Amino acid sequence: MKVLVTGGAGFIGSNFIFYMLDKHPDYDVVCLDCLTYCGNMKTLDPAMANDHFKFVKGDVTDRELVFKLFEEEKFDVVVNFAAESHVDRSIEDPGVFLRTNILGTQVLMDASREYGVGRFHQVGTDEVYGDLPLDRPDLFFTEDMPLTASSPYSASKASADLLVMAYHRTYGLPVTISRCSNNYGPYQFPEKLIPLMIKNALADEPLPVYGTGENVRDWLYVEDHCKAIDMIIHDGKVGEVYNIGGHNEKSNLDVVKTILRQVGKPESLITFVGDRKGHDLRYAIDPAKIHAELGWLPDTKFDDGIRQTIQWYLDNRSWWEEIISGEYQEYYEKMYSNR
Ligand code: NAD
Ligand code: TDX
Repeated sequence: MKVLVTGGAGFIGSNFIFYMLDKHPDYDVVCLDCLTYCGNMKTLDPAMANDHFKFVKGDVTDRELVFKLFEEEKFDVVVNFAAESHVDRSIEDPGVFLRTNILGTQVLMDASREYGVGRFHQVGTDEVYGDLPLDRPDLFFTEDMPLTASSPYSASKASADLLVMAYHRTYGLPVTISRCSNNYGPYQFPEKLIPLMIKNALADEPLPVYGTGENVRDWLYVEDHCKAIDMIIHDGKVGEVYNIGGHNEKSNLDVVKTILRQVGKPESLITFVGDRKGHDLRYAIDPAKIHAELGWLPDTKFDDGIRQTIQWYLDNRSWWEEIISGEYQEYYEKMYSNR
């Protein structure tokens, strides 16, 4: 079996590559990634020595490059992680989100049709369901909910999902889609909540909590997500959508306080800053379908996962210290200085 993993130099894609090489040592895995600000070759170091792994630098919107790669490699399965993934950046500059997340998906599906790929799996997000109210803990996202969007990022991901379903119905492309909640774990870029707060706490810098900090996210340990995708590409039904989440709902303030407690820093570092525009209130996944059809359940509880994640950032300081030494400083200044 030969698997193409796009966006594999990023957070979830790299974890998925490690998971697949370990779980299926006889599979060949090719990573296609153009190495944007958050794609990092250092992350892929553990895979580079593996004879079953190959890295190709390239942009998923580059039709010629993508078609040539598909012609040469004859992939059985494509798992599309490649995306611009940060909501705050999409609010500042939506254009690249539409290009990569929608047009990139189109190019990959066109190539999948042309070269007879057996399964095209789209890595989606729960943000395409919009948000849930804070005072209705009985409500959860299910796969049959209508799509809506609060940010240019979620609009681009919802558009991609619609395109994937259209390619299935119109051309018979064998697709599956997964929509997961917020991931956390090793190798996440320190622009997202958890790694950003760990980094700031360790440096005794303010922890910038948007609005009141009451917004709720449903945290999924990245390895549990990888396990779910592996199950879907093998046993999931073509044309179906699967939600992935493990009932690990926490308010942002709770998450930040947990981090401070674990690294032994005071809550006085918490600083409330201006809210995100269009800020979604609550995400919460109903994972009943993937559990019933494929037997998936998450293995990692939030308390264990967050401990392991903090330990990983403590043990791998050079990985993130290198990232924050460059253009990241400008990003941080722009996003947080006048908030
Ligand atoms: P990430 O930003 O860490 O990584 C994205 C990767 O895609 C990077 O390596 C980047 O270089 C690559 N990439 C970007 N544009 C590309 C292009 N045009 N061509 C080739 N490669 C390109 O993202 P992530 O957090 O790992 O997310 C992966 C996928 O999972 C995304 O599709 C995202 O929408 C989805 N997702 C993420 C989360 C989360 O909590 N992180 C939750 C739900 C869904
Ligand atoms: O500095 C911050 N302060 C803060 O209060 C940051 C970076 C975030 N937040 C809040 C905003 C959100 O309520 O924390 C919450 C989580 O924020 P992000 O880490 O930016 O994630 P989110 O916006 O929830 O989106 C994530 O989950 C769905 C991923 O980035 C998406 O790629 C995924 O689709």
